[in-house]
Amino acid sequence: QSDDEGDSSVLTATKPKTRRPPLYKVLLLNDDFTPMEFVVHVLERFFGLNHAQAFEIMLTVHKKGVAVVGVFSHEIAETKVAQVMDFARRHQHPLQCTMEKEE
Ligand code: NFA
Repeated sequence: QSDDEGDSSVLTATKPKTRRPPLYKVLLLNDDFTPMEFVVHVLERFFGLNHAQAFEIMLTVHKKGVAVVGVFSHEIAETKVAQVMDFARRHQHPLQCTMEKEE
């Protein structure tokens, strides 16, 4: 007879706990210079949004200053941020993309 409490007659079941890895929000920030069409293109290209969805999120960023464009694992979020930052830099636009842990 074996149980979790060692020398006891009571059998205690222990539930195996699994923790899901944290998710990360990818945020796009407004600025005064990046063209709206460029932002729409970024959202279509790197976040798989259709044109209408991309335009809507672009407008939200433009009006509110920031918006969540997607929620991903740490590695995928890091890749998205790097892709957007590199693409913006290569086109000489100041567009900023960041990530933050989801609560
Ligand atoms: N505010 C920018 C403009 O008026 C557009 C923009 C939207 C920039 C979303 C960055 C993010 N050209």
